Amino acid sequence: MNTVTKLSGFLLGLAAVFGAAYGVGQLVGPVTSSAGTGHGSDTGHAASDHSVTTDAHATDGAHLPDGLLTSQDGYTLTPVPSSPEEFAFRITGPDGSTVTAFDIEHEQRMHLIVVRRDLSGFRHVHPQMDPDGVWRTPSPFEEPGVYRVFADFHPTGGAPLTLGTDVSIAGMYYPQPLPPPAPTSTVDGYTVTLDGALEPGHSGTLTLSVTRDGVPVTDLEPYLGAYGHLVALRAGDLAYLHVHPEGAVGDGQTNPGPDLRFTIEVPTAGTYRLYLDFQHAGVVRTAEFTLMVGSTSSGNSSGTPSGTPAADNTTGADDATGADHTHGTPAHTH
Ligand SMILES: [Cu+2]
Repeated sequence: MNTVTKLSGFLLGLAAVFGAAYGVGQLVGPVTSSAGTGHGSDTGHAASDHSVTTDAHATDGAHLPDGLLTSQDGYTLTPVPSSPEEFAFRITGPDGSTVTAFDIEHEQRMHLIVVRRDLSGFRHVHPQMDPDGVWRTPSPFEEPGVYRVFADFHPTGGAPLTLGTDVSIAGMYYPQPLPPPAPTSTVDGYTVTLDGALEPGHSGTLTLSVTRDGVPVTDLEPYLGAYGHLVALRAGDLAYLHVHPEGAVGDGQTNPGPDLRFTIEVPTAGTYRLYLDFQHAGVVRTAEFTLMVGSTSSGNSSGTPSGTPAADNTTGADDATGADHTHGTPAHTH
């Protein structure tokens, strides 16, 4: 067999191999390492990424919703023994010492959100810090039961954090059923209507419209730097969702009501409880909603928000000092 034949035979074989390899490539698609997808290149943290990375992150809390951890990034929330009339706590830092330097966020260095594990008894208070770093506030616990306390703060030199811890209050505990979803919530003569569609694993926008005696309220007052402050908690584990008011007081385009728009990141399907603080006529009030997102165990996939015709909870109405105020469905119905 002469050289030319041998050479053309060899080239034919080579073409066949490359052809086969190209064919396989088309079938399989681009090759990536699972680790890469999870972190380096991820943008939206799509569920698939999470399934790859969640385990790794869940242990260090990187992608867990806020409020589930007592300790994160070296910072730890610890209640401090005090009298029953008061609640005290400290934040310790990565070096173990008590943190005393905090940046101001939403007009305060420390936001303390308190709720009973049945999602009643909501309080949003602003403790005062002693020079030694111990934070103190009049007791925010209205009834016996197990409470979740969230400390929402920004340690100077660190990243903003929301840590959570349980606090048990002795006494006869009458857990309250979560009010069913309803499109409106009333408080002290105000009616708040909630609108917007949310999807698990995505952030979405909710619009809350405030009316009084049927008339839209167009002169809401700034509270913590915005015309409304929304806290959202996941039923079951009380995950604390990130909520951002759209627009800001004095930005020339955000009106003082009646509509308040919030961007909210919903990590999963489930039942959520929303607490809207708004200030009007010198008083801070809270409207509460139950929200079902995605397909829930009861099989009704709503995705649309719904509120609760809350009983009159004007007990939650306080003067507009921006200081503490009481909220939540009145627990004394038992
Ligand atoms: Cu606050």
